[in-house]
Order: sequence, then structure tokens, then C-alpha cells
Amino acid sequence: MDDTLPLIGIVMGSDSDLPIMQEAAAMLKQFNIPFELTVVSAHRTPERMMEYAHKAKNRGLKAIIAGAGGAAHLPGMIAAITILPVIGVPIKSSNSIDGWDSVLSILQMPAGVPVATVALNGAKNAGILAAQIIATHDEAVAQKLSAYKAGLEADVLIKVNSLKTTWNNQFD
Ligand code: RP5
Repeated sequence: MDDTLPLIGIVMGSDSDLPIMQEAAAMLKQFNIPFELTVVSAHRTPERMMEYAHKAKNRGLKAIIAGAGGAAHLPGMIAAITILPVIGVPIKSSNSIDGWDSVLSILQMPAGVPVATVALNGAKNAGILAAQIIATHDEAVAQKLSAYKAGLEADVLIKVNSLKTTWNNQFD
């Protein structure tokens, strides 16, 4: 059990969201950012959700990644309570019609209460975005992010060169 004080809180409505949400955890691990991960359900544990959101800032968290599926109220309700940035992950869950319910529940927040919503099942990007928030005041994380982005470019250029062996490309 890791008891390092977390900077990022990852919460999800159910453990059935974990296969997706652990992609956010993997990115935070890659960038060496301490995080915690637990289940907080807006509908099934509303008081736990309220307590989590109320205490988050004083517990030292800098941002919260919240994922939920179906009628996905968790990210928006947490954002209603805390001033920490909340990154919402819509999840295509067993009770989701086709994912649009989760996307729209998390995306269509009223003015004044933003949730930074990533793509459906986009927990990986949620982890990267949380790291970018930390990187605004942590140079070591900023350097890891720069290296990550450079790696993305290098991967594409390898594919460009590979395609060249088969397909005409006069661009470069
Ligand atoms: C949501 O309901 C959860 O976030 C999950 O995506 C979905 C289904 O939950 P389970 O019935 O699998 O626990 O609140």
C-alpha cells in the first residue's frame, strides 16, 4: 500500500469503471505524480461524494479526475462543491445507451461550473491533462511531458518512413 500524499484524486462511480479509469492512473504513474484512486458514487454514496469534494483541496489534491457512466453526475457534482479543476471522463458503461448519455451528462455543465471533459473512455487523456496541470508548477513533470510529446512525434515519423517504402509521398 502506497501512502504517499496524493496530488491527484481519481474517483469513479463504480469499480466497473476501473478498466477504463486505470488508464489515467497509468499515465500519472508514468509521470511520477502521486495519486489516489477510489470509488465515489454520486447516486449510491452521495454523502461520501460531498465529503470527498469538500475535503479535497485541504487534503492537498491539485485536481480531480472523475469518471462515470450513464447518468454521469459525479464530475459535475464534485465541480459544484470544490474549486479544484475537475476532469470528467465519460464512460461507456453497462447502463449506458451508447455513451452519449455519459458524454452529455458530463459535458453540458451550466456556466460557472466547468468540467474539463475528455473523450468517451478518454481516461488516458485525463491523466495527461492532470499531469499538465501539475506541470504548471513542477519542472520535473514538465520535462517528462515534453519528452512524452516528443515521443508521440517520433512514433508518427517512424510510420511515415515505413509508409514511404510502399506508397508515393513527394512531401518529405
Ligand atoms: C455509474 O453507473 C457508474 O459510474 C458506472 O459507470 C455505471 C454502472 O455501475 P455498476 O452498476 O456497474 O456498478 O454510476
